[in-house]
Amino acid sequence: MIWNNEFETLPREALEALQLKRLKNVLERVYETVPFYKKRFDEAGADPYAVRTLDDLTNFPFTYKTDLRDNYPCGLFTVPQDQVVRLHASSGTTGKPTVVGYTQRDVETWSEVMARSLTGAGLGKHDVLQVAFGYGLFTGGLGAHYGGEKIGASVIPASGGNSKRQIMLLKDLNVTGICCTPSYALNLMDIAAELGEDIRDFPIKVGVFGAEPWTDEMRRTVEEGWGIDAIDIYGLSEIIGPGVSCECLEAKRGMHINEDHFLVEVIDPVTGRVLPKGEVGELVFTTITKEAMPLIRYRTRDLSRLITQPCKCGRTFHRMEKVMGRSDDMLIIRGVNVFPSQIESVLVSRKGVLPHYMLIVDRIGTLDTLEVHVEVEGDFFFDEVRKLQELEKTLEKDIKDIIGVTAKIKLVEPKSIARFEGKAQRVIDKRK
Ligand code: DLL
Repeated sequence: MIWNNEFETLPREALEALQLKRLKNVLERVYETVPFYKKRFDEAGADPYAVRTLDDLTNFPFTYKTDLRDNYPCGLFTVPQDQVVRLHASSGTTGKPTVVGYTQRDVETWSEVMARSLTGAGLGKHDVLQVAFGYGLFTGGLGAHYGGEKIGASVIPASGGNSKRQIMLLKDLNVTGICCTPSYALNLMDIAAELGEDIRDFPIKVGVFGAEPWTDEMRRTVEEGWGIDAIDIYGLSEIIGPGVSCECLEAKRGMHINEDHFLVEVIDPVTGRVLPKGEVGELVFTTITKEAMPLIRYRTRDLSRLITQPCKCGRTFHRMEKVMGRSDDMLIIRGVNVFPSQIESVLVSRKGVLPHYMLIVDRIGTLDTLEVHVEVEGDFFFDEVRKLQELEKTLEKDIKDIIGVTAKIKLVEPKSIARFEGKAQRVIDKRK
């Protein structure tokens, strides 16, 4: 299903003409109103008035998360405060958070892209949508909420946590769609079982999950466990929040980027060079309609690749493959680059292994070590020791063969690894 046929199915030529018009407008606007951009553009010799094609964007400098911090809290805003109707902030791991602002029109744009995402996931006005993303400074809750209301669904602002109540709401209010992180979806599955409920019997038909990396193997686990379709949604607060891109129910393969609002480039994270379409690299976004805080060539650190082939759903927007992870989350273990999502793929494909794991990285002397703690099904854990040891060896071999890194596997009993209500934390790096 398509929410906005006027834009989501625009022929590429018309879309690109629209993008160019909007791009010129935003480049001129930030140059005239934000001293940071004026200085950066001038230093790079990038003239916003000389832009003729979309490719000219590559002449402009990147914007980094540190630029938001350096201009904390609102130094990158293009409008006076009386036009800002909402502020969100993302918690930085250290120091000050990054603050983002929205005008009334930005909130409208955000609701629009979320309405498109939820419609693409098969939801509509007859649905009951439980929003179990956190409400607050995090953009997940309110983003899904506004989108849900826009499509006319009955929205339940459950927020994250209070899991037993979530299960009760799901059942008693005949919820047909849920939004939360994929790790919270796993968590809720277990809680339902503990309460003696078979979540597969609930009327729910679709989950729209995001805010953290998750693999197709994890998708299968969630889909089977809940008896639903699991859709991936992507976004970041700096660009707008959730709704930058989302999968469609028809293909469930790659997230359609709302390209009438966000331009995407994929670059080599080391050289900054724009990569040919289809190669894996860092996603860089330029917002072309945002009013309060547009961002030009924003370096997300998220690694993915673009899919430019037409999609069977009829949308003309290009898609981005599931995010492998953030370049900052990449572990370098004895010289080998490893993403937690690669380990997840290997673990979750083996029978008896549960999708709850933790990676513990350490350095002993000069050697990096990787230990993977992963839960196995109860029957399995309490079965023969020999079978457990065999599975440990099998997983160690899989990881070595597929990823090329040596890991020590430790199988642990169910429910011994931390559960999450928001974004999962799956790595403890003791080297830091
Ligand atoms: O996580 C916004 C969001 C809310 C997206 C709900 C989807 C659903 P931030 O807290 O600013 O915003 O974190 C943004 O989360 O740069 C990615 O690294 C990661 N991320 C978000 N969605 C996905 C996804 C929200 N579907 C950061 N797959 C991004 C993988 C994701 N990573």
